[in-house]
Amino acid sequence: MIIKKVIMNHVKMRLHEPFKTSFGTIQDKDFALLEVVDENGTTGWGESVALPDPTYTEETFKTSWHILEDFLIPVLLDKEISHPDEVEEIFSPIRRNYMAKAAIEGAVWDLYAKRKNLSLAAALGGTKKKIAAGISIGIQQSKEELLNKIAGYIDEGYKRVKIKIKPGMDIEVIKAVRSRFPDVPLMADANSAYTLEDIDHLRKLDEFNLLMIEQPLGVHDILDHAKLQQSIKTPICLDESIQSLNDAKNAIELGSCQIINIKIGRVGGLSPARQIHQYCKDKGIAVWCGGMLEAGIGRAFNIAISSLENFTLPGDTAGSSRYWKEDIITPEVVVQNGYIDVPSNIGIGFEPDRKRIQKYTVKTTIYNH
Ligand code: OSB
Ligand code: MG
Repeated sequence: MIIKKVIMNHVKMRLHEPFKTSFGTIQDKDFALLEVVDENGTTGWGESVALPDPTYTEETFKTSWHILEDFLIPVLLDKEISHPDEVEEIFSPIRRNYMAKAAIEGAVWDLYAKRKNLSLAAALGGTKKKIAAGISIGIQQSKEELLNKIAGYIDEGYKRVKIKIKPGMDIEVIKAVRSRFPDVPLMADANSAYTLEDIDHLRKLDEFNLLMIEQPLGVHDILDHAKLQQSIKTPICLDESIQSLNDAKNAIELGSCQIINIKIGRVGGLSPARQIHQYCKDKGIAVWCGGMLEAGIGRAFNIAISSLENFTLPGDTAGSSRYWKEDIITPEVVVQNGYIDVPSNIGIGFEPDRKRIQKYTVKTTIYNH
């Protein structure tokens, strides 16, 4: 296949409610929605996942746009590509910028699957027909609000609850959640809010039977995570620290984690995500799919990758209505009895809703040679 044209839309959508983590609050999601067009006029879709601020990783919506426009799209246009796995190699002279790379690599995967008449899940080697849905809840104003939110999501059927913690809003909050919901599969995400100095404090989490603690320490604290894991029972799951297969190898070899959160954007695309999934499977490390408050296209990619065998734990992929008044795909993503169906239609398996996309698009640029 040859990419002859790329259409990039700057889309702006507002979350129902602000999402608060230890690193900041987000309510407006700006993203690049990409449409790649091949020599036959077949299209593939992709969505950038970087946040407005460089607080989760160093990338932002604007850096993604810049890297896509000035570097990635120019090297991809008019290249003969036989498989999307080749995109990683084509992009290799351009360092990091994984979320920007993933946005267009995903579009190439969607295009490839359509050309092969396969669902994206099938093209990736996914076998699951449905995936278990988990919910990630931001930091709330009060414990009562948090407990009510959790009760609502459990009623909706979500299979696992993740809450965000930070120093000063951790043990007490988890204690309250556990006493109201003694058996709910529960985990906490610190988004790097602690250091190894907090080791005695973090050990107190062991009594709450958490599925895991996600990214307690800094992005580069790979050795410190290993030390922490040796002295706490709660399994550590790494998120921010894993930006490549190499990072996964180092973390597993050092014993820095027992579980890995794979985010397609954070690792540079579906091909690297699939490689990390395979490596973890071989090493007996469970993985699950993280989220970046995606709109419909990004959400569809998360569903497809989660259909791979070793995504054994419920992820952060929730229904469209948890985030948006209306999503940009039809049908929207729905959770039924705690599961999301993996679509069997070709490509990402959801139809982009052009009317709604237009409604939320603030700028469109077309690239061709
Ligand atoms: O750390 O997993 C995270 C959202 C934005 C940035 C980082 C994270 C998150 C989430 C939300 O936890 C997951 C989702 O519902 O998409
Ligand atoms: Mg996280």
